[in-house]
Amino acid sequence: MIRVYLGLGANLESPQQQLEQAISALMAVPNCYVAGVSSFYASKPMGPQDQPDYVNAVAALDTTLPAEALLDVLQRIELEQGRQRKDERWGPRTLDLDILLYGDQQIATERLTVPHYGLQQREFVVYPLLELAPDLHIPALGSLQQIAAVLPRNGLAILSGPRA
Ligand code: ROI
Repeated sequence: MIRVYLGLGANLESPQQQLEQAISALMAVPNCYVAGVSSFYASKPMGPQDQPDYVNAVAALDTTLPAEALLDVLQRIELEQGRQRKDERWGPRTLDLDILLYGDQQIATERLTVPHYGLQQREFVVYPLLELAPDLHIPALGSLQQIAAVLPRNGLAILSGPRA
């Protein structure tokens, strides 16, 4: 089993519901066990500001799926929830599911960069992750607590507490 952390984000069509639905979909994936979900957070858009605020969360997943097979699953869930594949880079989206960490592995293929590119600049990833795994060490980056210590919250606000 590998412990994986996923970033969830949405800013269109009832974003909070999109995240709830994505978590239900993940719970139904064979060989994947949702071990925890952070609070849901409201965050300011990174990138173009003329789009709605985001709802973001992080999920802990235990899986036997190889990283690229997991990516296939995540992309299927995104498409099932109305993600347009042509979605502009940095533009609004109904659902974004990112592999943030895959165990302690560093992965660099055409399809996948793990740890997720830009993780340490994204308050909407770092703070929810800190909630689930305060003692986490990020490959090539160092301790999550040290990353958080120099990362402004940029208005990041808890929408609802950790799920039961
Ligand atoms: N901004 C925020 N706050 N949250 C996201 O999940 C998010 N996702 C994106 C871009 C467009 C970079 N901005 C974001 O893909």
